[in-house]
Amino acid sequence: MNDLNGIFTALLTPFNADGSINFDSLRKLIEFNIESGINGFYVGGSTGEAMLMTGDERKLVLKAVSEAAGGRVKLIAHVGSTATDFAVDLALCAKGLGYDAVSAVAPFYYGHTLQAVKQYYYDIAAAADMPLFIYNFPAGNGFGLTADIAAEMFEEEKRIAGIKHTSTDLFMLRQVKERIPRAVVFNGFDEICLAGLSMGADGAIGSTYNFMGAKFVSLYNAFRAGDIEKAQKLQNEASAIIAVMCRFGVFQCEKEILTQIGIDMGQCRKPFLPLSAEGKKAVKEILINL
Ligand code: MN9
Repeated sequence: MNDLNGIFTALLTPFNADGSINFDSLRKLIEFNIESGINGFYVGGSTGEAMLMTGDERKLVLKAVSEAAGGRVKLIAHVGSTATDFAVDLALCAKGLGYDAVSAVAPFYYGHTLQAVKQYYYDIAAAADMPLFIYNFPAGNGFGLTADIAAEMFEEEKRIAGIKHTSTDLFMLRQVKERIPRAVVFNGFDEICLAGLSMGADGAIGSTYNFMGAKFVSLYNAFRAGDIEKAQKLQNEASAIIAVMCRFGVFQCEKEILTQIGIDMGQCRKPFLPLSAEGKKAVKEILINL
C-alpha cells in the first residue's frame, strides 16, 4: 500500500440541468485535476453525492472515472452503503474496473452493534479480496471508530489497508499510526490537512482538492521537504477559502467555483439546497483571490 499516499481528490459528480450525470463535465474535471498534479481520486464518496444516487449510477461513475483516468493516477472506490450486499456489489464492480482499493463508510441509519459493523467490513474485504479503507466519518454516520477498534479490525482482516480519517481527532490518527504500523491513513478534513500530515497521515483525501489540487499538492510537497513555513502559508490560504465555503455549503460552493472556471457542474441533488445569492457573491470573492 506504499504507493497509496499523497493528495487524493474526493471527486464531485457533475449533474445536467435535468439532474442526470454530466459525463462530459466529469471527464473535464478529471483532466483538470490530473493536470493539477494530484495523486489519485476517491470516487463515489460524500463529495460525489453517492448517497443521493442509485446503485447503477454509482457504477456508471466508477466506470467513467476509470476509463478517463486511464491508469494515470491511483483510484479508490467508495462503496459504502446501508446494506452489505449493495456495498459488496459495488466493490466487485470497482475490482472489475481495476480500482486500486475500495473504501466504505460504516453502515448508517440503524444503530448496529460493533460486531455487525465489523462484519460488514469483513464481508466487503472478503468478497472483493482487495485493499479496503475504513471511511471514518463519525459526524456523518454516528459510528465512532477508536484506535482500539481499528487495531482489532486490522488484526482480524489483513485486507483492511487503511483509514480515511474524516475527524478532527488527530490524537486518534496518531494512535492508529503508532499501534498499526501498516495502516495507511488519509486525513479527511482539508482545513486541517497539514495538521493531519504532521501527526503522521500518509496523505489526504478531500473535496476542496477538486479546485485547489495544485495548492494542496504544493502543501504536501513542502511538508515532505521540511518547509513547514511554506506548508503553513498554503494551509492558511486554503483554510480562509474553506471557512467561507462552510458558511454557504461546501459542495455547492465547489460546484459554483468550477462552473465559473469553465467546468459546468450543475447543482447538488436534493435535499441539498441551491447556493444562495449571498453564497454566489462569496464565491466571486473566492475566485478573485484564487
Ligand atoms: O472528503 C470531505 N469531507 C466531507 C472529504 O465532505 C464530509 C472534506 O473535504 C470536507 O468537505 C472539507 C470541508 O469541511 O474538509
